[in-house]
Amino acid sequence: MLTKLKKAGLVAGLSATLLLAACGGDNNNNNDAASNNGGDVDYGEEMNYTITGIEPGAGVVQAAENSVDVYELDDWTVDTSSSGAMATALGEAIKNEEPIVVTGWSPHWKFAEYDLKYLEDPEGVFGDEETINTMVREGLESDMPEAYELLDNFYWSPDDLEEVMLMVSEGQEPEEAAQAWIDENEDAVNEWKDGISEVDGDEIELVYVEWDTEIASTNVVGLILEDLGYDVTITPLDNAIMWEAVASSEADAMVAAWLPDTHGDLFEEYGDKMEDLGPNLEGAKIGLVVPEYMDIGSIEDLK
Ligand code: PBE
Repeated sequence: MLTKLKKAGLVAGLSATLLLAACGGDNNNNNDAASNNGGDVDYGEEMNYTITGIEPGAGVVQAAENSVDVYELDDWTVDTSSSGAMATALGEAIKNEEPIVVTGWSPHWKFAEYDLKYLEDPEGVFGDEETINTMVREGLESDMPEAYELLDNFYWSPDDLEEVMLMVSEGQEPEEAAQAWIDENEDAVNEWKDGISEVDGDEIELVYVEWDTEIASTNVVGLILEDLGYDVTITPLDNAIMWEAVASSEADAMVAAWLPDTHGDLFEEYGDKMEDLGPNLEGAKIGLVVPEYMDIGSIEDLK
């Protein structure tokens, strides 16, 4: 059943992984690849043995580099650029039906826009399902109890986040998209704000990285804090610097910690110098992502 579903393109992304995990069957896909007469070799050549990565500091890029070692993809390299450049390259490849392997993550609008699949990762290099956690600086609870409470209450679903991301990918300004989502989801927003008193222009700074997920979440939280009366600054940084900023109390908070694996090293380095308010989203995932039309199912097939 799984193979049929996969062939029909009915499952993608996280659900495929969960189904595969549930069925315990990564053989299905290897068979798919084997039935392709050596197409995987051609794929490598066609792609110049390049995995299309994103920002160098991203956890998913580091994991992709590890996967090259673990799966002994000797000729392969991970190209780094930006999340935007990756999305452009993916769109171009799909327009021309060319092979491409990108460092991918969910939730992400690309799964709504294109037929894509995660390559299976039998060695578990990319980890399992993750959460995105909210981290605040030490002392925020006593200094800004209202913001602390809002940040603690902020919790939404991958579908919610995808709605905002999709609007941005379709050309809306992040702030506009975030406001549109807030306007359409008053109940959720009111629950997060419930019982919190307004403040009078206190300054607060959120830090993030310009990944599609974090652009969306940070803008939503920023607007809600503004609505509570805060003077909000949102500052895009490199990943490690974002963590350092909260650890050193230079910034107040971030909603962008991918745990336990993607940012595991950073959590180890900085986690005890900040307060972890727990997940603001569950069911996140990273991995290598390819268009559904590519006739491979596992990272092993890249060899
Ligand atoms: N990402 C999106 C980040 C976390 C959020 C998967 C690109 C990373 O790899 O670090």
